[in-house]
This record gives sequence, structure tokens and C-alpha cells, in this order.
Amino acid sequence: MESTTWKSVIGHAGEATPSEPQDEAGEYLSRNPSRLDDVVARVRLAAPDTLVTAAEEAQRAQREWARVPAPVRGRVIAGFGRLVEANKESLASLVTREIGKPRTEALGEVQEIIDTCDFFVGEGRRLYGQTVPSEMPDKQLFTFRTPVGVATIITAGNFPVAVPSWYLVPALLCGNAVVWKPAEYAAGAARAVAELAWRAGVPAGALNLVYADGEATFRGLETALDRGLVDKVGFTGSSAVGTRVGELCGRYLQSPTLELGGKNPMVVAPDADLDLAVEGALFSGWGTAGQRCTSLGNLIVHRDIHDEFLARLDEAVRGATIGEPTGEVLYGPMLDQKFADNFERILKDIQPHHTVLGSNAVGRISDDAPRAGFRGDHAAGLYYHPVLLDGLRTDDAIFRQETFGPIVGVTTYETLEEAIELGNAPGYGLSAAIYTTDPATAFRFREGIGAGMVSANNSTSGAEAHLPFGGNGKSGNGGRLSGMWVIDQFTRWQSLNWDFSGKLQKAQMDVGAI
Ligand code: UN1
Repeated sequence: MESTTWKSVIGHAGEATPSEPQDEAGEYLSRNPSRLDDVVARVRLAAPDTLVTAAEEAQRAQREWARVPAPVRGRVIAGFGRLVEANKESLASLVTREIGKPRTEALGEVQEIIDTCDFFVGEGRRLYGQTVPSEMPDKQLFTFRTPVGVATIITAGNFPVAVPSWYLVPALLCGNAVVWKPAEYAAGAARAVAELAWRAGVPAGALNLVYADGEATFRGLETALDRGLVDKVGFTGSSAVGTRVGELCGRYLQSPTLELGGKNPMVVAPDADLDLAVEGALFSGWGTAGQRCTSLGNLIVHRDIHDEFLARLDEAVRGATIGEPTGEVLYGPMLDQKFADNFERILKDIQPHHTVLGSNAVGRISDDAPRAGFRGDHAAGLYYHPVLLDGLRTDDAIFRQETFGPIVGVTTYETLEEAIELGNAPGYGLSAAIYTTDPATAFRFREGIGAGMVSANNSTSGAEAHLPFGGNGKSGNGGRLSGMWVIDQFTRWQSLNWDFSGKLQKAQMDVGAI
């Protein structure tokens, strides 16, 4: 199997499109969001045709890759995991530098790839089918899992290495070929992951990396779907873009795997351990600057403990360390300028009936609006004050929309039914948490809440790499990543009906004769 270097990555890049920031050479510059003058990667953005060419190449390569026995493909995945492990420190440093993720979280993210590989090495020796009894004698029925074919995977940059691996690893293990379109603001991290996969023995044609902006991606994908070059689309990103992906795939009778946004609720019951709940809210609300799809959105606090809980949370948010992600901080900068711009738009939705807690200022941390205890040079990067917003109403935009920034809204409830209704109201259904010391309350919450992932006495973020990951409603179309459940996204069932009777036996007709 051929190993591939940085040159083959550029080999798939086409012309830059005018809709993305470029320098004079027509390149996209991926910048360090904590030091904007530090350019981490320069890439040329592809024209739509490049995606089509990559899909053609993937289609050719897939036929051979699918013929490699699954346990052998598993060994390639094992090698990939080992290479990631050997490069864990440098890959984590690249993630920190390119998207501003604090060091410990970046290391955790890289670990998630290793865990994913560990899980799927074993799956290479399973990928079980079934033997099924026939309704006729001298006949045997079987089922096989067959690869889907070519998967186009479009990923966000907030988890630039772990979340892509949730798709790439099972897709490749199941015998598919992949065209991977990562977020351009995480181009360097994507390239590093792809290079490790190629070095591990994934054939160049089975994993194609293409950088492209959103519009070029849609145009290229449409042509590739129309020509029958793409059999599966996987997308992690916003609900708005996911809806467009779903509509496009639907036209070609395809069901994509969509992992979309969240407005993840956390309920704090009157019997909760409040210190634990404060810790969980701080981590999932403001950690990663609120830029996880599983980040806490709405805090739903029982009326009786509202004042006490908010006083403690306000103190914790005010005391949190923010700054350079290379240090020990709760969070660093926003991922990229467009996320900073989006967060500024969200902040405009703060209403006079809201009470702003958590900071003495709202918006960008600056000389005019400094943050006590900030670590590093706030002027060099995209740093924002944390916001804790009390007095949220159900018709507020901030209650209903994903904010993807360091802001959490608070509302109150009286009965558990009311808390569940508030949790479901925004129409997302990714992750939800409840803090309570009563198991019955936790179980009732799990039953009523529409989220794909529920935590009791733990935060909304931090799913483990082998549990089904995914959401309902505006958070996705029901597909699940991770663990054995993702196999259903990248294989299709094929049956074999084997008659060894030597005569034509007709199903549904001869049973009475037996
Ligand atoms: C995402 O933000 O797209 O559960 C994924 C978590 C992480 C994954 C988040 N393991 O928070």
C-alpha cells in the first residue's frame, strides 16, 4: 500500500474561490486565534470539480479497498491509532495552535482518536452477519454487511481531529473510501490526521482530503451525487447547513448522517449537590468557550434554589481563568473570526429584561473592558467575556437558538414536567443533563427529554468515544456515531438466499405442503 505525503494533499486542491479570505497568492490562511498574526496553514481552496475528481478517484480505490479482508483493514486502523499515539503531543499542540483549544482538552481530543481506533480494531474481526433459518428445507439464508461505497465527510473545526475520526475510522474499516472536506480554519490539523492515516497504510485513493469553501462543496457534492459517485454523506456542523445537506441528499434518495447543533439543557433539581452542579455548568457552559455541539445552552433551575445556585455559579464564572490556551485555562479564544462575529451577533440578542452575571463586561476582552486574571495578551486573539444570563423567557432568541459561545441562559421551573418541557422547547435534542440526588427524578427526566444523550450528575458535554453519539429534532436525523452503532451508517445489509435442494422452491407458497 502506498504511503502519501504532504504533496498528495495539495494534489487534490483546485483553484481558490473568491468567497473566502485569501492573500495575493489565492490561498486560504488558517490563523492561530490566540495570535492572529500567526499563520498555521496555507491551503488552496478547491473548485467544485475537484470534489468530483476526488469522488471518482475514491470510487476506483474503494473497489480494491473493499477486497482487503476486514481484519487486515483493522490492522491498518490499529497502525493509525499507534501513529496518532506516537504523535499525540505534537498533534495536540497543533490543535491548540490552530483553533485555540486548551492544551488538556486538545490532548483529550487526540486521545479520542486513539480510543476510536482501539474500538474498531476489534470490529474488523467482527462485522458479523447472521445465518437465518429458511421457511423451506435444504435452503439457507445469510446476511452480510457490505460497504456503502464512497462517503463524503464534511466536518466542523471545533473538534478538528476527534470528530472526523468518528467518521473516517469506521467508514474505512467497513471497506468504504472517503472524500474528506474539513473546516478550512482547521486545515493544518486535518492534514496532519490524513498524513498519519496514509502513513499507516490507508491507500491514497481511499482517503482523499479536499479543502473547499461551503458553496464549492455544495456544488461539487451535487454533481458527484448526480453522477452516482457518492453513496453516503456525513456532516457535522450547524442545523441550518445540515438541513441543506439533508435536502440535497434527499433528492438522490440518500439518507446522510447529520450531527448538528444543540441547545442543550441542564436541570438543577432542588435536591441537587449544588457544588457539583456548579462545576458541571461551568465546564459545559463556558469550557471550550461554549463551542461544542454538546455545550450547555439553557440552565433550568428549580425556583427554590435559584438564588443560592446562581450566587455560587456567578462566583465560579467570575473566578474562572481565561487566556492563552497553552496555559491552564477554562477557555481560550473563539475558534476563528467567523465564530467571533457570530457570537457578537448573539450578544445583540441580550434584552433589557435579562440580568447579566458572570462578568462586569459583555463582548471582546480589551483594554477598555479588561478581564481580571486574564492570562496572556488579550489584544492578540479572539477572546470574549463569559456571560451568565438570568431571567430568560421562552420566546427569547437566546433561549431558542444555539449560541456557540461562552454564554448560558437561566430560567426557572417548579415541577419536573415543566423542566422537561422547557428542556425540549427549543426543538433540538442532542444532549441534556440533570443534577439530582433522587434516582427516580433522573430516570423520569431521561424518559421525558428528547435528547439522544442524557447525563445524570454530569455535564452535557464530554461523551465517551464508544457510546452512541447523536441527536434528534434539529440536532440530527437520528443516525448515531461512535461505538458499534456507527457501523449501521457505513454498511448496508445484503441477504443471500442459498437453495441446495436442486429444485425451484417458492417462498410463501410451499409452507403448507411441509
Ligand atoms: C462536537 O462538538 O461536535 O461530548 C462533539 C463532547 C465531545 C464531542 C463534541 N466528546 O463534548
